[in-house]
Amino acid sequence: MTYLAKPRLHHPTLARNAVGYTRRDYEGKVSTLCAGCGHDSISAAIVQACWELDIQPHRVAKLSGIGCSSKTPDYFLGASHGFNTVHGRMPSVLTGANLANRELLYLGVSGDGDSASIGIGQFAHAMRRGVRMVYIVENNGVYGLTKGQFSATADRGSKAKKGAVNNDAAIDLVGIALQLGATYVGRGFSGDKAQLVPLIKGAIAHRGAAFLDVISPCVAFNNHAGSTRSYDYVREHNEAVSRIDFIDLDAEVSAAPAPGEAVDLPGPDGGTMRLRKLHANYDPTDRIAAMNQVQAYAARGEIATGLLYVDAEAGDMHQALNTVAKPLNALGEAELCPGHAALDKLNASLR
Ligand SMILES: Cc1ncc(C[n+]2csc(CCOP(=O)(O)OP(=O)(O)O)c2C)c(N)n1
Ligand code: SF4
Ligand SMILES: [Mg+2]
Repeated sequence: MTYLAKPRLHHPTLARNAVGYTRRDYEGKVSTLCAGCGHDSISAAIVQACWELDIQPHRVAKLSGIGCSSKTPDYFLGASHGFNTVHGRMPSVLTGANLANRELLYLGVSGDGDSASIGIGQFAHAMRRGVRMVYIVENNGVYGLTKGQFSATADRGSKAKKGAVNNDAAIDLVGIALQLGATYVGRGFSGDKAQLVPLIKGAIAHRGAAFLDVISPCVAFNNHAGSTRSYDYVREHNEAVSRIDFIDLDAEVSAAPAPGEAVDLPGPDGGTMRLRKLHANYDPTDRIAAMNQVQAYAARGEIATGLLYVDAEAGDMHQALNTVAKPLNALGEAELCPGHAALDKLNASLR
């Protein structure tokens, strides 16, 4: 058996959100991952974020590749659209779906093997094209599903469970996303839900390519001394640089931050997100500075987390391509076949 169905009955007193759903309505099947796997905490954070944002489950398309991480969409948003692609191919399938119908919320879930090894080209192009999506990499530094080989994000010098040392330099997906033009880039930790849920909510609200690298310990193969992706290591080296609050600005007047301490960003449904800086010298709206500072933290052995960069004015691939707003399956004959005169004009423009 690869999954267990959850009982459908809900307790009548469960709280409902503005669109009438309980949190249970955003869950999926019972997880078959190892007890304590960080990926399950990320699923719980996705459920919480979608419930709090009053998202209609049928407006979400969740796509993934192959791996323990890529199995997780089965364990949340059971009433949403889903597509489990080939290993490393989630970004291109998601790009195609997004081009065909921009009205859905696209959630891409991947692993560090899925996105930094076999799928690194796909990851890079989704970022540089500005595909509007929430791209979550559940980063455990190993190929969990195939029994714990080092992945391309494993730090040089880190140790495998049986003592082998990784000699290769690590790929930092945050650094690549920043360099390639992602317009919302964050890093979270599966063990810090208070930080992760707002990061996901902000990514959902963002109008361009949003990338989240979420460190997610693999308890079966990469949670020992010598690993830099274990719960203990990440807790000891986590350096949060910013915090997102979802606020009602009118109610917030008395607690308004001092100039330079916070950045207000448009939130979903006309609300406002306030990004508070936890480090005075970290500016999450400056891409070049963010690239330098994230590297500087890494060089000191610290892991910078929080919203690392955001461009609140970002656009997406549809804006760049000037595509038709209607989903392709809703276009009528007149729009798809505009007639001879239009064809002649087009041909003439190509001569
Ligand atoms: C084309 C192809 N190559 C290799 C594999 C074998 N394979 C399955 S999952 C996986 C790596 C998964 O690692 P990651 O994406 O980090 O996910 P995790 O299990 O760690 O969450 C590999 C190499 C495959 N399924 N398909
Ligand atoms: S093998 Fe690792 S990544 Fe896979 S379910 Fe178990 S703990 Fe999670
Ligand atoms: Mg992995």
